[in-house]
Amino acid sequence: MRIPPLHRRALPIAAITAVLGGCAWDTPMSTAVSSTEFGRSILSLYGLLVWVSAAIIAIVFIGLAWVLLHFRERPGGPLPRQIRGHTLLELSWTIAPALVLLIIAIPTIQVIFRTQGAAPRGALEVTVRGWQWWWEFRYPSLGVVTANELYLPVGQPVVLRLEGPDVIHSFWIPRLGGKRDVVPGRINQLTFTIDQAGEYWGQCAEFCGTSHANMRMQVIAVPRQEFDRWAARQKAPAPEPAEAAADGKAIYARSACVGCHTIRGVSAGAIAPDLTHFGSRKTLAAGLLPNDLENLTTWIVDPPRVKPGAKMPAVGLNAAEARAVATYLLSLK
Ligand code: HEC
Ligand SMILES: [Cu+2]
Repeated sequence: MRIPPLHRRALPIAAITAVLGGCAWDTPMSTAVSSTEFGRSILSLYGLLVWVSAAIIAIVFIGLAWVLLHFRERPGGPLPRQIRGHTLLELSWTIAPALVLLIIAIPTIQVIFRTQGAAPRGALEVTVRGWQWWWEFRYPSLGVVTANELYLPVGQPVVLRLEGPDVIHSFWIPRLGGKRDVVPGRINQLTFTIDQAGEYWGQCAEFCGTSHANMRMQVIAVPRQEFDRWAARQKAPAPEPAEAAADGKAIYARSACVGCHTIRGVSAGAIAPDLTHFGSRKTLAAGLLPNDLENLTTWIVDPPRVKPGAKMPAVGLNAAEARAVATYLLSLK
């Protein structure tokens, strides 16, 4: 066999290295590591499926290799014995797959029931609404509304009620468990308890239009007391702006912004992210950009240029006005 010259082998090797270089176990959106019992029960089922399939593949390939070698044609050999039907073989290859399906079905059904059960008493309820292309989080028991960053307490069961005002989305935080569709006109439910503080990235997992890929979110899981402090701050009315931000508030209040956005005590729009405590968010436009003055000013001047298809139009503010509004919004901690 002629071995190809190095440069011809280098290309596939480089390609494989590049692809495998992206593989890691413990990444921000890993599906192989879970911080909830809910996620781990799905993972254990997945593990079972992988091992059962691996065993079947091994048996089939070993059998195939044996048949190929053992019954291959040999020069001058006689015509092989001709066989019609084999009751035992046929029975066994009917019963064996049925057994395999049974082995897979029993734990699958158990996990389905376990992960679809009613929410435990004392669960924190959050209504999750998927919008093109951002996430709204409402805490009915706290009177708090936020967007794109979902604060949850560690160690307390939470029940997410998923609903959507526009098209079908899918709520997916890989490290917290399976994805679930967000379907207009019906309420789906997801129940889990997070057992480790941390930030968990998620992403809409059902193609929903132009900026589907820019529909990210983050769960920020914090200890109980920190969650209570966060909730108390969010419940408070929007702070009154200091000197520099007061102009921005005036511009906001007389612009089209008020028709879409809520800032409690200032405006009451209901089709866009609640901005009452927008300054406390780390990211802007569903995880697209860090939330700072530069990015926010650019966003307010022309949102669809920052995020293709964004449902917030450019409302005609110049850069200075946008900067003033951005200063005001960032003061809303
Ligand atoms: C026609 C309705 C509409 C108007 C008018 C509007 N917005 Fe928006 N705004 C939206 C929508 C929808 C989003 C979500 C965009 C996305 O992330 O895809 C948004 C997002 C934002 C965000 C980011 C929120 C977040 O949590 O990431 C800010 C800040 C914002 N708008 C400020 C303003 C300001 C300031 C004005 C007025 C100058 C304004 N908006 C006018 C609909 C509107
Ligand atoms: Cu979506």
